Amino acid sequence: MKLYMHPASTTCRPIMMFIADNAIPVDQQVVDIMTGEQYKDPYKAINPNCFVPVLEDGDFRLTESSAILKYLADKIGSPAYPKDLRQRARVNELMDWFNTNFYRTFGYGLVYPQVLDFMKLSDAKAQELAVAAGKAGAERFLAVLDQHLIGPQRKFLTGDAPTIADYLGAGFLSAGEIVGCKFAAYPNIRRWYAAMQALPNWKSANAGVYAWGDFARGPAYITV
Ligand SMILES: N[C@@H](CCC(=O)N[C@@H](CS)C(=O)NCC(=O)O)C(=O)O
Repeated sequence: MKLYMHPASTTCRPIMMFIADNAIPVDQQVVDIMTGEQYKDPYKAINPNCFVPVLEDGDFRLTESSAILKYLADKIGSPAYPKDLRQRARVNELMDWFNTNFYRTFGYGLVYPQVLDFMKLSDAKAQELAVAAGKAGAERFLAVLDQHLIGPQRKFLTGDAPTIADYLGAGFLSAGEIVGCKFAAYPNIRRWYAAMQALPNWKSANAGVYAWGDFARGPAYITV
């Protein structure tokens, strides 16, 4: 199998960590999304959305980080994607929640508009208001994550062991490293995130986001 990826990509890193944790034989090919390789052939023909990740398994091609995690987990029969109907439905629910409610507000509302030039608004006041709205949206869903989806007892989202929802969710949360988020108001998130960071391949799989954080350091960012 082959994964087209970029080391700093929030949607690739959860897959890279799952591959590493399970020693899945997957070649990884960097697509340089910083220089626009994704918008040109041959990559554009591979994924017309011009996004990483893409997984290739023989002549089967798959886009979408959530779908790729599910495919890989099923391919190796991993308990991280339970077979039981309701347990699987819960994992699917969490992955959809992170992919839509959470990432839309936290990633695209709060983090990226502060660090990606093409997302910044040229009018300073408009930029300030947009980031403030992103922060409010992120806080709404962080509170749900902290108090309801994790809660005071659980180590991981559904119990004592991580599922692919933990891989996806913690990877999306780690985008906050770029602007220096500490999540101080969310003790359950901090505990869960620390448990994910303690897994053996966290540092190597997520090196790209820490490097981005070092590169972005300097301005006083709006954080949570
Ligand atoms: N829904 C897609 C989103 C993928 C995505 O946003 N990829 C970003 C990197 S994290 C990308 O390739 N960006 C390149 C660009 O916007 O030009 C998924 O979950 O796989």
